[in-house]
Amino acid sequence: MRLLRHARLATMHGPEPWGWVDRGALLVDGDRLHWVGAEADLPAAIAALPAVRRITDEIDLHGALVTPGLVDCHTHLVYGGDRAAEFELRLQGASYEAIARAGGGIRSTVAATRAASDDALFEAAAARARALMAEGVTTLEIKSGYGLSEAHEARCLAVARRIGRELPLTVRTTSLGAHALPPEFEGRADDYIDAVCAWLPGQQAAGLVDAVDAFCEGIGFSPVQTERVFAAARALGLPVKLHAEQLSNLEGAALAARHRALSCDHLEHLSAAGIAAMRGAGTVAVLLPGAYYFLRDSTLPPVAALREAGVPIALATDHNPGSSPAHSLLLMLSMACTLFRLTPEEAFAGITRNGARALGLPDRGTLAAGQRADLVVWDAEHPRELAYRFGHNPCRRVHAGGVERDR
Ligand code: DI6
Ligand code: FE
Repeated sequence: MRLLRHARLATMHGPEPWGWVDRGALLVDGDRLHWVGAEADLPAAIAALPAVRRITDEIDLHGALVTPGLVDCHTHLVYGGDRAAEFELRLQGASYEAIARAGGGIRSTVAATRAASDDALFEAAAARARALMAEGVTTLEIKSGYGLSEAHEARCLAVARRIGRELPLTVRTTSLGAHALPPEFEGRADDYIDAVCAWLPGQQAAGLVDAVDAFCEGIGFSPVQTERVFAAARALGLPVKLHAEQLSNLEGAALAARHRALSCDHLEHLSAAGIAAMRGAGTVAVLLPGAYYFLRDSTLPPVAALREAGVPIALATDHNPGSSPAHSLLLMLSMACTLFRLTPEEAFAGITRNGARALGLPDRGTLAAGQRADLVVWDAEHPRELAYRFGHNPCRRVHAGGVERDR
């Protein structure tokens, strides 16, 4: 068993703000936290250990801040090419939607993804994952959605699974076939949705999918089409989540809540009815300040109303080539405070406890006995500093599943 002592702990657990423990310690047993508390209570905790469990390794953290490992609960990490030229067009006045309707946007990334080899997709996605890991990300969600055929979607999900096998972090995969209409289905969106539903059993049988997502939007799929994807997912016992009310309000959040969605994501145009439905279903609101910033959006998500309703709020990078080519979850933390007016504590809960909840992973996102031993040691005294400085990475050490990794 490993002892980490003399730490400032932001456990994100319990009634104290930040779950704060001023002079704390942690006992790590394999991939789990065995005990977390004040150093003053450590002798009793050690005395209570079964005789066969000894402390084999002790680390003095000299007062450094320790937090849960970070969770990035919404990314599209697997894709070919980039959209830097599209960025230039948008800066000259073309809108994201107009570019998508003209066949650019997501479709151009689909072409580049289909043309890329498995290894090329893996290497590019692994480099992006390593950038996120350098800041302490220990759990990462990766969506498909740039293959848009049975074979290419399976390939992208397999690449995402390979990231989780070959890199020291947890990867959760989400099937997002209903991301955009591929060119070969032009004018036949309902037929495409039939195909997406028909792929799901095979993806599940191959162990490629943990959840199912859709893009419910004017340039994506209608609520009726989204509902069909959700029905197919739930018939297989797969949890759902939704890209909802990003560019307009189609009442997608309420639809997702009816299917007990883990999360609704984006939500700039979320209605009061959507908030009430999410509260009733326990659905997490995942806010994506990178997309808000990069699309130069001006409609803010209804943070005060979400807070008032007690809807849990998470944050993520939404890393993707078109609307959020972000490689930093800490930057999202800062932007959620400055742009969306979250408190630093709310924002930090969004990349730990509530990010885990958005993935349906109750065993992480806090530092408490029984939780997975995913933790970060920071060159900081208080976690509010992580939101305060931006463009700065004070991540010093990372333990993922109890094993210290090379950040
Ligand atoms: N919303 C997003 O922010 C990403 N997908 C989605 O449905 C953007 C995808 C892209 O532009 O490539
Ligand atoms: Fe997204």
